[in-house]
Amino acid sequence: MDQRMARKLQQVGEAFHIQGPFFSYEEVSQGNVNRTYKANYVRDDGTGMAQIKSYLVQRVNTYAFRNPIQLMDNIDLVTEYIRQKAPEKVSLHYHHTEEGENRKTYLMDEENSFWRICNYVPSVTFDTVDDIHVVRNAGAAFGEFQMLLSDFDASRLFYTIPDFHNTRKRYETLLLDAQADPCGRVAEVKEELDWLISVQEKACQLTDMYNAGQLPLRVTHNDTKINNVLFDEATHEALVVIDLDTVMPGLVGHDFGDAIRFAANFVEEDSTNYDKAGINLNIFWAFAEGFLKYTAKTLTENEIATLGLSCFVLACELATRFLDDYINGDKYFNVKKEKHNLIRTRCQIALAKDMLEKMDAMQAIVNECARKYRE
Ligand code: GN1
Ligand code: MG
Repeated sequence: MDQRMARKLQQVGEAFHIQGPFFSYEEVSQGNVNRTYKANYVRDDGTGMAQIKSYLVQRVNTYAFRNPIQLMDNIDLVTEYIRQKAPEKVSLHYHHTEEGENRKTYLMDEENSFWRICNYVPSVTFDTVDDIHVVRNAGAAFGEFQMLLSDFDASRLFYTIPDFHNTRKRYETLLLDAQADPCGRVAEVKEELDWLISVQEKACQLTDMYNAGQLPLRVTHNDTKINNVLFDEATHEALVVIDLDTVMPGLVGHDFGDAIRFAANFVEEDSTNYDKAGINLNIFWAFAEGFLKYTAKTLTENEIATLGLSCFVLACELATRFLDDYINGDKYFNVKKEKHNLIRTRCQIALAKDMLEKMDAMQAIVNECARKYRE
């Protein structure tokens, strides 16, 4: 245990009035943007017995999230809304440093680091899954999340990252940065850049349809990786959806497509086994089944007709983001190995290529699930 980090987490805990002595922490390897720690405390349970209580402490990446205070306001609004609407469900709850008028769900420390604390939910998460039951539950969890927020007034939400899923803008940024070539890395990535440009029109189809008024705006999660769902350790039932940093107005395809490109890939997001990358239709079907069970009745024809396409769109969009970050010198995503962002780019491209071949099958599965749950 790094003592400096332990002291830091202890100080953060004090600011949030967490009771009982802090005794240890573990870094949780969750997410590519924020840093997450599980901080462990021991306290008297009221009857003289020692009880261990853990919290999730996060340092928000303020390079990615330029308006962390508004981001916390969003999260507070959404978590409290869900808690009131579905009190029986396991929920996230963010602690406060101050109550009343100055209610604050964050701490900005002397080094300008931005901290927050929420309840720790004993659970398991999955980075890869081949258990159909788990995948279906994950689909249902994200579908239900969207339904729980279907009557939430989206105008109350701040755009934490403007144009987050604006694929056209993502391409524009990539092309500008490739022109500037600040780290001299563009020559090395010519093949990836050329391929992404060759599919640009298809990849931007959701953005274009939205701009043409053909797809409605909803409140979406916008980061629906399967490891953002907590599951019960024993039953593998989905407990709660986490990582609400990007809850914003968005398109249903953003949530569906992002989930599929992550969960239904044969390999992990940063695998160098590019030949093996591709879409597992069994996983696809299970996720679609769970997701559409909750959403099918409210989706429009256009939304349903573009769910297959949305997976390709999200894979390409993320490939442009990884490649852009590589070109810029790895400033946005946490990198843990040499050329990490380039590896991620290549893996998303390999996946997107396979999706092109399986697009009709994917859409047929979506149509079948939609038919079933619309009756
Ligand atoms: C980031 O931090 P994490 O892992 O939840 C990113 C997502 C990407 C994902 C790729 C705010 O999510 O958009 O799909 O990495 N989140 C943000 O792994 O940029
Ligand atoms: Mg995230």
